[in-house]
Amino acid sequence: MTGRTTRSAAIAVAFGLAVVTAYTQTRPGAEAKPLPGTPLRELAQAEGRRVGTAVQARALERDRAYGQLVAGQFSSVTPENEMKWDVVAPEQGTFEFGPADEIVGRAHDAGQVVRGHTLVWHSQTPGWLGPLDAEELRAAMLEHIARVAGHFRGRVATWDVVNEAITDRGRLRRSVFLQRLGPGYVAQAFRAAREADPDAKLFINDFGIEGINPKSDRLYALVRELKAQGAPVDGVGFQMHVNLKGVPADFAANLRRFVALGVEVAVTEADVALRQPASEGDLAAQARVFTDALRGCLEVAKCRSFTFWGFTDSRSWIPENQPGFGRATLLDSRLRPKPAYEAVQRALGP
Ligand code: 9MR
Repeated sequence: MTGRTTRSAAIAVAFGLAVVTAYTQTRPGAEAKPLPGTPLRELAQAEGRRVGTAVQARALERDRAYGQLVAGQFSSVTPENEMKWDVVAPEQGTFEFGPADEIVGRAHDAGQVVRGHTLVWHSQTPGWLGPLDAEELRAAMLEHIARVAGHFRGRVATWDVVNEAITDRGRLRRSVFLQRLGPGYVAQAFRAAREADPDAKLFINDFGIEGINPKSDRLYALVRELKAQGAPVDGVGFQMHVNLKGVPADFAANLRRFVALGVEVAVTEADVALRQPASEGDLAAQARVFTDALRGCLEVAKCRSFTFWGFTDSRSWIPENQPGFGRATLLDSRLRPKPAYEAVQRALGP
């Protein structure tokens, strides 16, 4: 068996599929229709940047055209769910890396970097964390970081070490981690991640922080505190889940104030949700919002990576999670380019 087929089998088991299903659905698969113009990853490379997408192991396994577009268009990938705590450790003490290994293996083959997502997050935690007391939870968090970042050591370029730690009103989120471990959990998580993989760039990641507002102000203060304490935070990820209200006008200025703290910045989860049914005008407006987001990042030298949260409307999280909204990505559900794709090409281009 090749490494690829071993990984295929692991995926199938992990998702409760018969192995045979994975094989029959993987091949033969339809080829991707080539997209017009220069691939995004080449345009980004010419600018000294990376362009990424969230990916799903199941889609890579089963949908050949999807895999071809991931490999051809992007120079960075982020597992959309496969590295989250409830997926890698559904039972206490057991670690399942099959789907994440599949993604990392393919990324290596395609000459891509991997953004690891995410080590400490209040959402998608396994049920077994519930009854743990403070000391048990601290030990579990440190072990989780050591095992997961250790497993991918040298193969994951950046980690979202702590995700979504701040509320919209600008307070530390009262997650299970804050409540039981106190605010020091953030610095502890970063130190543990550095120890597990000294070469990975360590990020704190959040949504709704694109503009200067109470939430980004609190994150700014937190990053400054972390740096002052010598906690190893290397970057801030701006998720950029937006809609036709657009990108805040002070986005680039906001990126710059974080950079002045001595960190990198990145756009980590960009999508632009449209109210359904969307008109042609909405698609054109969406293209402008993606352009604004990309331009804001390109204006800032330390914004070297721009990741879309998926690239096809058929596999986007938006319709399921934001009822009434959809069509939030660059390609339609049949993998054809939308105005947003061409706009991104133009914004990335010379
Ligand atoms: O896209 C992800 C979706 O498939 C999951 O069901 C969801 C679970 O919470 O998480 C989505 O990804 C989120 C990411 O991990 C963190 N930032 C917000 C993203 C969209 O909810």
